[in-house]
Amino acid sequence: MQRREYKLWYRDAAKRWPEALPIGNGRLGGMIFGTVSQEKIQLNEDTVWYGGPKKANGSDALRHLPEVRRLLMEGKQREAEHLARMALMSAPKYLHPYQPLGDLLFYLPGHDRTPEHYDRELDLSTATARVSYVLDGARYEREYFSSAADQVLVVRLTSDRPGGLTFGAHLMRRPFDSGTHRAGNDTIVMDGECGKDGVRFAAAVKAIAEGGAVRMIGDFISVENADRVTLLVAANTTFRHADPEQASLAQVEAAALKPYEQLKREHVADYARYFDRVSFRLGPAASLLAAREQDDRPTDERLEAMQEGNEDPGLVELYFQFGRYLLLSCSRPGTLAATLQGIWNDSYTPSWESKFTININTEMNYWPAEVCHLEECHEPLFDLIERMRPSGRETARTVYGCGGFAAHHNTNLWGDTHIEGILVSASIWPLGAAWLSLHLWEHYRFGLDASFLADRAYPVMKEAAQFLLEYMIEDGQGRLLTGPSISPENKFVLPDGTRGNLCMAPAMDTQIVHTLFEACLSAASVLQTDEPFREQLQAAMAKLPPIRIGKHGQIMEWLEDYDEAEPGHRHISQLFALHPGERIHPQRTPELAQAARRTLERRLAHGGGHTGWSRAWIINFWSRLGEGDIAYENVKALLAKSTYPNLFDAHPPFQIDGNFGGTAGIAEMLLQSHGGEIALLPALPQAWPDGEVTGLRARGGYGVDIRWTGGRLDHAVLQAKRAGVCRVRAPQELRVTEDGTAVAAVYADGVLEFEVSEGRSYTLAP
Ligand code: FUC
Repeated sequence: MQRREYKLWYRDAAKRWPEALPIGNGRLGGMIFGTVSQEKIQLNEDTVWYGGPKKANGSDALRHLPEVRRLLMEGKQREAEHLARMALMSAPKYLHPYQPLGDLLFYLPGHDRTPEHYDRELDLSTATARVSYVLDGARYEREYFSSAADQVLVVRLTSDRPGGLTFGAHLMRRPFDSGTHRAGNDTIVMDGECGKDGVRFAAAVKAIAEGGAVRMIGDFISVENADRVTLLVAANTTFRHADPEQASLAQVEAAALKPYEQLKREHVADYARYFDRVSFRLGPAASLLAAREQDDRPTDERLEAMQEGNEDPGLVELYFQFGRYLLLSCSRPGTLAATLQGIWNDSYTPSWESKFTININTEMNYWPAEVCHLEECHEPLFDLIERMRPSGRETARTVYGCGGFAAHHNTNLWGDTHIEGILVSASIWPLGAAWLSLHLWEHYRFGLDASFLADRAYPVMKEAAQFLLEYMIEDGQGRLLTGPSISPENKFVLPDGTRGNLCMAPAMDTQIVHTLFEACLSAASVLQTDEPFREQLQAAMAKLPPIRIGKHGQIMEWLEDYDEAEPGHRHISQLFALHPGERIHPQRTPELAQAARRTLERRLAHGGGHTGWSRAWIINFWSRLGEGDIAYENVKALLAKSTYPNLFDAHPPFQIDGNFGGTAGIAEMLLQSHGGEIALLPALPQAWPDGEVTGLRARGGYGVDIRWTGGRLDHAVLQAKRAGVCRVRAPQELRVTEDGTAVAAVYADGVLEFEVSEGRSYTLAP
C-alpha cells in the first residue's frame, strides 16, 4: 500500500462533527462528513457574526475606579470585587457569537446501502478532502476543497458508471432557516441576516454537470444521470460587500468559466507555495517505510493506539503539519483572524461565542505563524488589532481616563474592547492590547521588514504602551502597578481564607508591560525615533516589580505570595516571562528557571494541562527549559487526551488554540530563537533520535534547516536575510562553512558567534 503521507484518513463517514474533516480558504470553511447517501457539508464564512458593534464601556467605571484601587490596596477584597462588578463591567455584558453560515446537503437516491471500499481522507499537501466508495460495482468519488485562488468552495463528484450521478442539493440554516431562491436554472441562493445591526449574508451554489441534466425542483438543484458534476459554493456578508448576493454570484460565475482541473490546479498551486515551505521527518530516512507501517493505519486508530501508550512519530509529524494546514485554511491575508475555533463552528451558541479570547487563546493561535514559515497567515491578526484601536482608545478614555488604547480579555468581528462579561475572574484585565501588540513586534523580529516596523508595528506598540504609562499607579513603595486586574483566571486565597481574583499587579501583567516596553525601546532605537518617550519607558521600567520566587520555590503569580485556590489551574500566566516572553532563561537566569520548573511541576501535580491549550502551553514551557523528554510526554498527552478523531484540539469542546500551540511547541523543541541567540535542537527528546526539519524560521531573519542522527546534530543550514552577527547556542563547537569554505567563528560559554552576509547560507556541523 502506498504510504499516506500527510493524510488524515478514515474507513467511515463522520458520525459526529469532530469526526468531519475541515477545509477552508482562510474565510470560507466546510466540514466534510462524507456520508454516502446524504452528504452534509457544514459551512462557515468568517464574518457571519451575530449582532453589531457595541458601545458598552461602563459609564460609571471611571468615577469608581479610584475607590476600587483604594479598597484593593487596603486589603478589602470582598468590597473591592463587589464594587468592581457593578461599576467597572460593561453593559451589555457579553459579546455576540460567531455563527454558522448553514449546511449544504445532497441526497443520492439508491446510495442508502453499505458501500464497499469506503475511504475518506484529508490530504494536507493539496488541502483536498476525498471520499470514495464502490456501490453495485460502480466506483464513486468526491473531492472537496476551498480555493483561495477563486474564493469558492468546490465539490466534485464523479462515477465510473456513465450517467451514474443523480442527486438533489440544497442549502439550509436550521434553526434560522429563511429559505432560498433561484438564480437561473442551476443556482440557488440563501440569504439572511444576523440580527439588528448585524451583517447580512448570502451564499450561492451552482451545479455544473458533464453529461445528464441539471434543473430546479422546489428549492433543490436536481442533477440527473450525470457523469461528473462540479458544485461551486460562494458566500459573503455585508462586512466586506454591500451586496453579498451579487458578490457570491459573481464568484461562482467566474469560477464556472474554468474547467474543474484548472480550479484544482490553481487551488493546489496557491496552497502548496506556503505549505511546502516546511518539511518534517522523524526517523531515519532509509528505514522509514519499514519502521513505520503504522503510518498506513487510519488516523482514528492511530490516535486510539496513542491513547493506549503507543509511540507513533508519524502521528506527531502529521499533527505538526495539520496545525500548519489549519492556519493556512483559516487565516489568510484579508480574512478575519482565527477565532477560538478558527473558522469552523457548527453552533449558533458556541462555547465562549467562538470569539477572540485574548488572554492566551488568540495569541496561541499565532505562535506557529512565524517559526513555521506561515508569516502571511499572521496578517489577519494585525488587521484585527487595527480594527480594535478606535474602540480601544474609547475604552482607555472612558473606563480609565487614559490615552493610548486598551482591550480586555475578549474581542469580536468589530474589534470591541470593553470589559466583557460578568466574571471577575476573567473580565477586568486591561492587558489585551499590550499582549496582542507584541505580535507585530514578533513579525518584525522574524522578517526584519523596517517599513512594517515603522508603519504598522511601532505605532500600535507605542499606543498600547502609552495607555499603560498613564494607567499604572505608584504604590507607597515606589513601585508601578497595574490594577485593578487579575491573573487570568485563577483565584488566590488570603490568609483569612477569603478568595479573590481582583488585585494590583498580578505577575503576568507586569511581565507583559516589561516585555512591551522593552520591545518599544528596541523598535524606537531601530527607527531612531522618540527619545523622550524612550526615557519615559526606561524610567517606568525601573519601577516595575521584579519577578519573584515564592514560598514553594515557585514564580509568584501575584504581588503577594498568596496560595492559589486552584494550584492545578489551566492558566499558567505567571510564566509568561518564560514563554512567550524571554526573561526567564535556563542559562541566563538559572534561579528563575528553576522556579519556573517548580511552578510547572506544581501545576502538573494538581492536574494542570487538563485543557488542550493549557497542555500545549506546557509543551512550550518545557521546551524553553530545555526538557525535551518532558515536552514530549506532554505532546503525547495532548494527542492522547485532548484530540478528537479529526485531530481537532479538544478543550473540550473543540478549541483550535491547542492545535496551534501544539504545532508551535513541537517547533520550539527543535528550534528556538530568543534572547539574541538561535538554539538548534534545544529540547530534543530521546524518542526522536533521528530526524530532519527544513524551512523553519528564526528571529533575526534566518531560514533554518536541521538534520540530526543518534540524538546529535548532523548539520544545520542557516540562511541569513541580513548581514550581521549570528549567535548560535550549541552544546559543542561547530564548524561553519559557506559554500564549502570555512568561516571564522568564536565559541565561548556554549555560544558560537560568526558574521553573516546578506542572502548567504551557512552550514553548521560538528
Ligand atoms: C478562557 C479559558 C478557558 C477557555 C476560554 C475560551 O476563559 O480559561 O479555558 O479557553 O478562555
